[in-house]
This record gives sequence, structure tokens and C-alpha cells, in this order.
Amino acid sequence: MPDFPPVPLTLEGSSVLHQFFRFDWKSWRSRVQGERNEIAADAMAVLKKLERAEANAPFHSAIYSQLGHKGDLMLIHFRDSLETLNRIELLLAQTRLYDFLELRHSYVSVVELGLYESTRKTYEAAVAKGFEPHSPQWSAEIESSLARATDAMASRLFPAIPDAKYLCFYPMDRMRGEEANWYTVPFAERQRMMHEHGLIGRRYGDQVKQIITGSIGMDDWEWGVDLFADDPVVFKKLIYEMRFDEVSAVYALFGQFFIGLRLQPEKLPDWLEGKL
Ligand code: 76R
Repeated sequence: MPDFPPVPLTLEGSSVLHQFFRFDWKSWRSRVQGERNEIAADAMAVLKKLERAEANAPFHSAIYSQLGHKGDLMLIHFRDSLETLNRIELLLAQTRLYDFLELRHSYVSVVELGLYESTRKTYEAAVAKGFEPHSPQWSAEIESSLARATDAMASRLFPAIPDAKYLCFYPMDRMRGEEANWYTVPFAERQRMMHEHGLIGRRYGDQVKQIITGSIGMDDWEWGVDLFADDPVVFKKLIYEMRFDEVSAVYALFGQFFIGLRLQPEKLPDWLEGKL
């Protein structure tokens, strides 16, 4: 194995914000019906615009009615930059509905495609050409390989939000400790484990859509995992099976799990009156 940098090449796409809100039902119920209707209609219009630019455009934001005590509403936004995401936060804060929302949790990350397979080929090709790692020729070679991959992967780098009934989100780390440290494992070993991970994942390909976002340097965990499916039991089956996979069994640590049901903005006024 030639000597090359340990970090796999990655492609980055959409910037992503997850928001988890608690809804203040008590104060909502204290408002008269007419006022509630107005606030609901305003919020619905804002959320509809946020969901997609126009009818038939891909969804780039979505709302979910959240189960459990961690929150009541989840919003996810996929955009071209953190700046645009920040604008969305400010825009939402201007709505009257926001007075009833308490942001309990959030997650900032960027769509990431890890290229374990092609990294090795790209690095080996650069080594074979006699380029020193990080020399100008090396960097140019890597850049052009990444540019080709970015074009080929555009739809996965800037994904539309899948049209599934349920969303499961959780952050995770590759566990490291005295004995098991992902970041000291040789590249080829990590490549093998990621390959095996992909094989398990692909068996669930027709039942669940997964979007992996990277958050090193952006939020408290290393990755965010979004899973979209019509049957929530599939989340449990897939994640359970992956727990036995080496890369998860030895090198994964998980944060909190969040689960919700897709809510069309048109249904928000009903939801606010306790109807799903
Ligand atoms: O061979 C390939 O195509 C692999 C593509 C692939 C990568 C690079 C892939 C496939 N994943 C990748 C990266 Mn994944 N994934 C998770 C979790 O619960 C757990 O144990 C882990 C959480 C799930 C459920 C899942 C599902 N994946 C990653 C990374 C980045 C790691 C890195 O780069 O070091 C993480 C943290 C991660 C975690 N993965 C798939 C899936 C599924 C369902 C697939 C197949 C998707 C498909 O082919 O459509």
C-alpha cells in the first residue's frame, strides 16, 4: 500500500439545518379562535414557500410532527449555504407562530459523500505519476477527480427531500478510545469496513432513503443520519442489523434519536387544532 493521506476524499453538497421545536399549547389555547386562524394561515404560507420554490419543484424544506417528549415539530432545510440557512432561521423568527415555538434542539451539517473506493484509486494514480502528496501536481490531480465526481453525483449531493411518511434523524460519532480508534485504523481497513456497511445498507435501498451529512467542525457530533421511510419499523430493522456490522459495533457512538411524521404545510392549521 503506497503512503498517502489517511483522510478519505469527500464530496460536499447541500448545507443542512435540522430544527426541533416544542409547541406552547397552553398559551396557544389562551388565544381566541380568530387570532389562531390568522397566525396559522400566516405560518402555513411561510412554510409552503420554504418547502419548495414553486409547485413541482423538489422539496428543500419539510415539516414533521414529532413523537415523544423531545419536541412537537421538526423542520429540516437543505440549501446552498449556511448563510441561506441562517436567513431561514431569521425569517421563521419573524412569524407570529414563532412566539409559541421553543427551539429545543438543532443540528447543522452538510451533505457528505465519503469516497472510500475512489479515494484509493485517485491517490494510487497520483502516486503512480510520481506526484508527492500535497504537491501542486498532486492537488491538481485530486481536484480534477473531485470535480468529475461532483458532476456525476449532483443529485445525491443536492438531494430533494424524499417524499416518505416518516423521518428518523440522529447524530453519531465513530467511537474512539484507548482500544478502538477509527482515526488510527489504516485506510485499507476502513475502506473494507465501509464497503461492508454499504452492502448492508443497499439491501434496504428500496425501503429506506438515507442522507448522510458531515458535521465535523459544524456541530457536536461527526455525522448526522437522516432516514426516510413509509414504515418506521424499517428504521429499527436497518439500524439493528447495522449494530452488528463491524463499523458500527466497534466504531460508532450515537446521539439522541428523533422521529416524526411528515406534515404538509396545508395541514398545519388542523395540526394546531389538535388534528393530524
Ligand atoms: O458502497 C457504498 O455505496 C457505500 C455508500 C455509503 C457510504 C459512503 C453508505 C451507504 N453509507 C456511507 C457512509 Mn451509511 N449509514 C449510516 C447509518 O445506525 C448505524 O449503525 C449507522 C447509521 C445508517 C443507518 C446508514 C445507512 N454511513 C456513512 C457514514 C460516513 C462514515 C465515513 O465516511 O467514515 C456514516 C456515519 C454512515 C452511517 N448507508 C448506506 C446506509 C444505507 C441504507 C446505505 C445504502 C444506501 C444506498 O445504497 O441507497
